[in-house]
Amino acid sequence: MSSDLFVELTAPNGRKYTQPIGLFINNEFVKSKSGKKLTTINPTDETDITSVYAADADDVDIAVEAARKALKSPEWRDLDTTDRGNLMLKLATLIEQHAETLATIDAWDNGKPYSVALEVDVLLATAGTIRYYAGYADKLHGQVIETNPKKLSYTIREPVGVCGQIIPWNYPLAMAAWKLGPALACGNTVVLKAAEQTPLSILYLGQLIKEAGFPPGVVNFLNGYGRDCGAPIATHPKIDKIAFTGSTATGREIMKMAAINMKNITLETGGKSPMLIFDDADLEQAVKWAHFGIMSNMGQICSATSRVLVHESVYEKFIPLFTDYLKKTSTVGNPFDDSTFQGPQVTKAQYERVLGYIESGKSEGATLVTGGSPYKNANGKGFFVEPTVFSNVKDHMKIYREEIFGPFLVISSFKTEEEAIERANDTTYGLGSAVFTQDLSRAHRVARQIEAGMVWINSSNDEDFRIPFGGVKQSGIGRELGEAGLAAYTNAKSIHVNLGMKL
Ligand code: TXE
Repeated sequence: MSSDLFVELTAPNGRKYTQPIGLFINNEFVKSKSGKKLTTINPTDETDITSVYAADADDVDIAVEAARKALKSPEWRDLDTTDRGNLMLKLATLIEQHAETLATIDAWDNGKPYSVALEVDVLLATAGTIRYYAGYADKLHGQVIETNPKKLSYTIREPVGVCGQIIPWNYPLAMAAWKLGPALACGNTVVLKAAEQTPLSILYLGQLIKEAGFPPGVVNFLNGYGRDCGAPIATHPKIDKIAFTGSTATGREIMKMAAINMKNITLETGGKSPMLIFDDADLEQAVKWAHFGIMSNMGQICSATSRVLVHESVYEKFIPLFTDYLKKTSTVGNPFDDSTFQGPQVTKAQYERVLGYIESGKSEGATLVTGGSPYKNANGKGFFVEPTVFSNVKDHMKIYREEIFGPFLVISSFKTEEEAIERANDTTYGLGSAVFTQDLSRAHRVARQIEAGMVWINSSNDEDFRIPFGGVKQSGIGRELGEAGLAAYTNAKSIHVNLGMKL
């Protein structure tokens, strides 16, 4: 083990482990060609955790070459599909075995509460997703299509090829698993770029990929900045598909770059997801789900319940109920404390962005109900924001229209169902949405009319790896998770067999 490529670290919870810091290419950790590194920061106390090698276009070329070679290698291309699934099951088991270390890394590097990192990110969303898609590896099949007796026609489902995958920092491991799961089940190879803010758990996962027995080059992990490493992936002529999760602005740029060789493309971008609470709703439940939907993960969720529209007859009641629940539940603090619900925002940039929206809400005349300041802990360090609620928010205000990505709820009232639907849809986004009502007909009627990829009825954000996830409008293209998540990772090849037609 070269000491240049691994460092011994002790996390804030006392866990000691070996952290790879290279690029993971061909099942080995290597330095970047330029030797450049990027430093990752603990958002809880603003100290440097460590530095990892940062890739640029030269390293992308090497990783793509490795992935192309692996795509054609008999060890991967000709692998029996049940054995392919078994490799993925082995990976899921290894993730479970290393769950505490992986959760420690993400609580440290990202700032999310350790218990959430362990139960939600690592066990449910990462191991669970890989295990789910492992089951598909030997259940993918084409069709025989009847035309006439002199012709046999059938389709086979081929892997798309080398997949470039670019992920964000809010759920580092889960975002990787959502993309690796379907790609590997369908027999593709992958060059995945971690977010520059949170590279560490992805590199650790690289070790588990190798240990599970994936042939070299099937999965490659790069660290690096968007411009230096993400853009060369998006433009690379030997990458066949690009899957991206991140901001709408970057997603738009990626679309343009991917046009260079007409890559197959899936995007999961921003949101401003509404929750409509009708007069007959179970208000206590609506409060709890709205809180779960917006305050979990420090509000850094693309489908966060970021706009709550409440019927005017229960509006005045909802606000104190929500605020009281928030004060009891949203304990801000160190991610490694068991009592912490909310850790720091991931970076100074995100922290300042949220504070900027707080100022905007105040200056545009919304009513600050609670929060509205940086959260100060004992040592005065860390990117903590008070959980914040604004009411009396008008539709033209920035805090109502733009994605904030923080523990920040905006509340507004409505009079009629028609108005609620119209205002819910008055956005360029269309990712999540929620409806709270006891009226079954209204619930389904409204669900059909909301322009969003996902509608939760009487809950919010309880996504599941078996159910498609994704958006409409400027929230993205295509779906991840569920059977639908496989669609973007195979191409149907049609085979026409002439059984006797003569010209
Ligand atoms: O996102 P970016 P940022 C939203 C959220 C957040 C805002 C900004 O509102 O406040 O975006 O976050 C890579 N070519 N979401 O700046 O830039 C980058 O290195 C290729 C929503 O972190 O989209 C990282 O790996 N790649 C969201 C990834 O794109 C590029 C999750 C995301 O970064 C690139 C995160 C380029 N030119 C933020 N520029 C969600 N949908 O869940 C950047 N990248």
